[in-house]
Amino acid sequence: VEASIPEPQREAWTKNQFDGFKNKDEFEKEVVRHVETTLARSMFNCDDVAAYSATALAFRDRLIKDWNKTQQRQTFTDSKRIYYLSLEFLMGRALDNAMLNVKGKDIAKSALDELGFRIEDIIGQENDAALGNGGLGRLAACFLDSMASLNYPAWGYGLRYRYGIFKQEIIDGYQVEVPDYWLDFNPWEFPRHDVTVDIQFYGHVRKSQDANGKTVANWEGGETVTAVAYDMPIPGYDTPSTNNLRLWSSKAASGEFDFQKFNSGEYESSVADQQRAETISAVLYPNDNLDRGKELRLKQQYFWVAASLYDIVRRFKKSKRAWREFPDQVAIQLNDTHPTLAVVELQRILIDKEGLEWDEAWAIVTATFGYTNHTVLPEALEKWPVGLFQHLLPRHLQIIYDINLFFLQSVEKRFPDDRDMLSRVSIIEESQPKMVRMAYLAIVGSHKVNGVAELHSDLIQTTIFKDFVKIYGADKFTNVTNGITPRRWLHQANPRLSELIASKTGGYDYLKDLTTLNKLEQYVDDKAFRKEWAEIKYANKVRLAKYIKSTLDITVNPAALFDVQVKRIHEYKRQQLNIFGVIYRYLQIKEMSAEERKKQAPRVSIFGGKAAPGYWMAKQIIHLINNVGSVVNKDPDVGDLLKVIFLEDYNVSKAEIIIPASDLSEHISTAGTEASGTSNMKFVLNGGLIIGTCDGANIEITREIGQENIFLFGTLSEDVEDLRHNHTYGKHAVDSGLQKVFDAITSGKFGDANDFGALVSAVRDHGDYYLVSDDFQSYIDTQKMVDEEYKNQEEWVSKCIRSVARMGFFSSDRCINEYAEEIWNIEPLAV
Ligand code: 475
Repeated sequence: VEASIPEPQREAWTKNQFDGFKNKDEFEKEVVRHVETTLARSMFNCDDVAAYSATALAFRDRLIKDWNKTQQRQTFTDSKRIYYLSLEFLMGRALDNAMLNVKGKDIAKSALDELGFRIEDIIGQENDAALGNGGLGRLAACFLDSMASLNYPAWGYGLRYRYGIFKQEIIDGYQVEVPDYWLDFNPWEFPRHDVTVDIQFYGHVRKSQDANGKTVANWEGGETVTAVAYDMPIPGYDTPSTNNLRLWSSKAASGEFDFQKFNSGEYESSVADQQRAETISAVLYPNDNLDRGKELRLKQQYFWVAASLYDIVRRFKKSKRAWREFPDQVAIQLNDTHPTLAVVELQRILIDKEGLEWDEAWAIVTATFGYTNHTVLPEALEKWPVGLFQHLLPRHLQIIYDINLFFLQSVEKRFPDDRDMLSRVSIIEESQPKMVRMAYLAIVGSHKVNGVAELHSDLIQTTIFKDFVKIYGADKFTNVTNGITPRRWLHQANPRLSELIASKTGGYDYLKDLTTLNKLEQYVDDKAFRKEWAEIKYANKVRLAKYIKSTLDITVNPAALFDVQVKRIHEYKRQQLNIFGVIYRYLQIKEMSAEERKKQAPRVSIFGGKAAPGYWMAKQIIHLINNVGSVVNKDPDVGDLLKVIFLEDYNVSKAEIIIPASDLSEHISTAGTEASGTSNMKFVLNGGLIIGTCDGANIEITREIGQENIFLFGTLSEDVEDLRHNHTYGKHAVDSGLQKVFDAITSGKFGDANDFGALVSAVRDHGDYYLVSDDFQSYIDTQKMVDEEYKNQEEWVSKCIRSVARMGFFSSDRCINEYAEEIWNIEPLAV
């Protein structure tokens, strides 16, 4: 390719290449240039926002050089790429991450200092890229970091929402949602106005004969919307590899049609068309672990999937390879069922557009896709009414029917006497109305299906997907336990701890091989080391205490035990169990004598998390937490012994402050409901202990760090069903300790009792589906053990150090390597 450029031109290009900055002076020059030209400002009106913008632009320039090289190299070597399709990428802030990954933070710090700015203030100017709800979206972001850091040729594909997850305000104890208009100024994206794809909806299917007399389906008519690509560079840590995250934005197709309308005076309807088109990528659905089946959501899914596949196929066709080689060049991972239409779309492209036979096409499709399941909650499993499909995507419905027909024929052959099996595994649920079961479609269309922690992978194979294990054999199903990137979740969030670890493990190489942390174990008995360790934790707690003071005007004692539960609010995650436990503690303190109170270990109970706007029960939980806080925090009998804090608007950048400051974090879902959890890993990696149930990745964390270093309690997953069964048949008395809590709530101690009636009766009268009462006693007992153990600080710190030393397994690098080997069959590309 290079040879096609004549020598003199090539020379002109090469000698003028932008080299990025190599030292402080060059960086300063870049910043000043961006302030003065790109932003049209000067030293006289350069505020923190402008300084942030210029700094970000300087780093962006730097990233895009490496990005270009990485992409060129991937194209020249014609290497296999992995495409990660996710409706959510919860990236958080990019500047600090970019500075650390390219090892430019020290330069930036001293340059900004000279220019009159503090780097922390500058970093704090950036809006979070909050294009996700919770665990699933943040996992996608950690995966992008690991794929780039490990030099895998990888692209992420998603939607460029104009509004990410809403901002949460707490007003009078209630959650209020405020739109998140984050794009106001986003220096990290490159609009590619030349990379567009026209996407079709609605219309009808016409069959015709081609030249050879073969019947072909043509999908015609309907609405067309244009997808425009926006690229974000994803830098790897300590490597030039810079991958791409491509997000699609929707706009009205600029056809003759609009133009005519506009000219003929139909101004209003032309504007309406525009708005309808832009609506597709306007907003992220704010539900975590819940499917609401809205038509616009299905439109988002198809819009994103069709644009991404068009892009992927276009790239493949440039290589001029035969179609059967497609899976040697392309691996596509489905992040939950949200992108499952990609299976159908690729089959459609191959048979309707490229003229392949069904079987040949289907073999390519199934060799290409892998499907990751993230939840077993029935209310989260996607199903779409057949009628909606018929209307929106008529050709896709036909193809789904054919996929189902061939699938059921093969099942019937293997299990001729099992009629029940056919209706159980059918992709079409014969309900009223009929529904398309997306998880089943994803399984049938993929060569591998994985869960995200061992227990979860076992559960999907023995419960919701049991029949499919019989049909396909156990080899199609696998586990890949989740992981987190140590770059953001230790090095960036907890720089002092990272530095201390580096000083003992032989430098920052541990960030590339997290198992190196095991070297810390030899320092567990080193008093000086323990002291430094404890000082860092204390400093992190002071920082959080200041944050609490500045946002809520509540003073908390940094020497108290910080007990943290931050995650989306959901009944299955059981924040209600936590707050009931807090109330129980409060009632006990109230009953104590002054002498007894002196022996108590002081605690700060910290909550944070958003409730889906339509999830009334979750909003009641937030309300109760806030009301308990306002009673407890000003009760003079309690003083420092207990404070209850609800931190507003929990997000990625706040997690980076909260997690390093935790002594104890809560991961207390009803056993069998939390697929993995990933914040559990973050908390332990930052030197905090865990109280948790035997659920998700808690089990594997216990295996790695040792059961003496974790506070486990509660019902085991294999016993959950029996207990629930008993509840429904009446054998169910509320735990006596919990009853006291309920009495306090219903007496109006925490505000109008009616407000919390539903929370109480969910447990007392409606079957206690999440086993709050069953687990209450063992939760309280275990919290008592925590109090006791926290009094012995030397031992506590030793446990923290040992745990961190044993956390190497939970790096998302390990996780990505497993995907690469077991599912994607892809190699890193040497740099
Ligand atoms: C699990 N989100 C965590 C994490 O694997 C796990 C579902 C439907 C619609 C919208 N959002 C969703 C999820 O299912 C989700 O976030 N699942 C989470 O995935 C990563 O660690 O246990 O709850």
